[in-house]
Amino acid sequence: MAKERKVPALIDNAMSFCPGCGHGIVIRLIAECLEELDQQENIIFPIGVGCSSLLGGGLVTDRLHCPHGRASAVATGMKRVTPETTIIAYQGDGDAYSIGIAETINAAYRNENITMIAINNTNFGMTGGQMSWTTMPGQVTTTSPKGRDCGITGQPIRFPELVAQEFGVAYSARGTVTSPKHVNKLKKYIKNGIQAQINGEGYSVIEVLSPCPTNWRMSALKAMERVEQELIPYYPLGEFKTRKENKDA
Ligand SMILES: Cc1ncc(C[n+]2csc(CCOP(=O)(O)OP(=O)(O)O)c2C)c(N)n1
Ligand code: SF4
Ligand SMILES: [Mg+2]
Repeated sequence: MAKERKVPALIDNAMSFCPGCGHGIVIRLIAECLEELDQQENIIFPIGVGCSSLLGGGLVTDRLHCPHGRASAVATGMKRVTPETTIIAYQGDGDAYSIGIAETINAAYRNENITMIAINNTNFGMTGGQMSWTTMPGQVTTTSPKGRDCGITGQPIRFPELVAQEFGVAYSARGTVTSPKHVNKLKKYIKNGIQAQINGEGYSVIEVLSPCPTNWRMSALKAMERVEQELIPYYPLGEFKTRKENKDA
């Protein structure tokens, strides 16, 4: 019989995301990692504006709802004044990239000892599916009704690759939630990111390709298929900057 997966004590409530949304899976994984790293009593989440702000509906933990796009700047301040506390900025693609790219990139540039988890669902989910920096070329959204024209808007950003190549960050990866295999890998990435912070290694980022069936106007199953077939070829999964500890192992 398969081993039962214990619900982490940090999760005290049913979460309120739409059926088939990726946010809830990621939050569950974060809670599991925090418990396994004995950080469940030592964590604050600066959380972004968007569906990421619903994290508090499921997790019983300290958190601060930040102004739109500024969670990585708030995380920086929190970490600098309480360096022993684990700080995870939990943000959407619209929040972290479109609206907050300055704060997000500055935290990575300075190699702040924080972790950002960015939920990339290729749109502004909470407000009804507007185009964001990660919207795919040709994707129809409420603000790109003819499909995203990258000649006008620029190309979708690959943030984990960017900071891995350009800055001396500690850890950078992208995962997804579309299968048990991917969920287990994503958990490993999240754990690595938090461990890097605990060890004082510097900035860690984990981006998650996450379905938003409501705004993609798809069934939960079709939304998972879209991630696999359309998003992963543009946004490859894996680690772009590995931790020294793992490299030497
Ligand atoms: C300063 C400000 N501008 C705009 C908004 C409206 N707003 C709320 S959520 C959101 C989009 C968030 O999108 P994303 O970060 O991708 O999160 P998702 O809902 O997709 O998880 C916007 C623009 C706001 N709350 N505050
Ligand atoms: S709107 Fe999209 S991101 Fe928000 S809870 Fe629903 S499925 Fe998830
Ligand atoms: Mg989004």
